[in-house]
Amino acid sequence: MPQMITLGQFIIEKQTDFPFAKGGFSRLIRDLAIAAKIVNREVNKAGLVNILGETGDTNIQGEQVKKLDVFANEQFIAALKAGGECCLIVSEENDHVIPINNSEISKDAKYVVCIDPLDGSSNIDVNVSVGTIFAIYRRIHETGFSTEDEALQSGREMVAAGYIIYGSSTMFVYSTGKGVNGFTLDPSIGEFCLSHPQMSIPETGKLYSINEGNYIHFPDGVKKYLKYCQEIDDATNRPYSSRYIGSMVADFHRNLLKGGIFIYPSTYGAENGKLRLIYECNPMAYLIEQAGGKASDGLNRILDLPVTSLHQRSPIFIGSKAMVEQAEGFMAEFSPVTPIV
Ligand code: AHM
Ligand code: MG
Repeated sequence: MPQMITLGQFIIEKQTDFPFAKGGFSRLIRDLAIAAKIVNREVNKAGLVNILGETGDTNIQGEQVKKLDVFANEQFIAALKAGGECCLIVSEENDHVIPINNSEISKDAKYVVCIDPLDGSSNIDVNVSVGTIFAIYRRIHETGFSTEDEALQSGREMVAAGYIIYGSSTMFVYSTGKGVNGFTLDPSIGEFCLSHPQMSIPETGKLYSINEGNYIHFPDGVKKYLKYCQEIDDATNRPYSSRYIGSMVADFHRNLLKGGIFIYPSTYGAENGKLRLIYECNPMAYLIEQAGGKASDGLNRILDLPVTSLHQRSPIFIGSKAMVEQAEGFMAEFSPVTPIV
């Protein structure tokens, strides 16, 4: 049996690949992995414990019941604070940035982490896969208390991104700009072990993932592309199959392995779609490009979009390169207006 490589071993081996390698980045990934294991433990027993209730509920011991997404948020923030390598956090769960380089341990912290601690959390109550998404940036300022401008960096400045999928098995998938590697949690030893080295997305695929319940509100370019997906054409393997979980991480992960496209477009009344640029679209765009795929807002590369506010949204078309380009062709022809950013 080949020797198993743990995430910790892999990070140390790859440290020299990282342009600013001094060990701090490795510790940061380790901190995220520690929080991921704790969240994984709670996700696994979610049906057994009072973690599904609304925030504000009281359990039988008279303690406050926390929703799992709040719990996940607390775990990631606590791990990043304790690790000392992160100066600033942006989280889907918090309106404002969370500067954390105000302690002795983190006064020299060099990294900004933008995170969606529990994406797809509406699926948790029904035992369907959920995930964590993160993007990592170098801080802009050399010294001082971290400020919001450090979180508003272009996606092009990202130095690493990743996700954790809490599914039938739990995986930690990340990239530092030299390909994408996936690690599966071995519960018997409590370690993420390299299971998917150098992941790459097929050039094209047979799967399209979109909430078709919103069809009536889609731009014409999306409607025409969906018709294209559903037409019969043996040469291009159509009709494609529709697969939509409603957990971006799970939909993305499946399409990454099998080939496919995930779309969350603008809709009538929500011109910028639903998903957030900083901690959902940008990290996934970084990962898909590293895996040989493509991510666009329908007209423009996601990683090139101007970042103007913490929780700004963007439409997203992400997945196999040929499929995203095909969809972009329909958008350019039938919905050629750049979404507002
Ligand atoms: P969340 O961050 O509040 O969980 O919302 C993001 C999720 C994505 O995981 C998923 O792709 C999308 O919302 C599903 O939205 P919809 O139910 O509109 O299809
Ligand atoms: Mg989310």
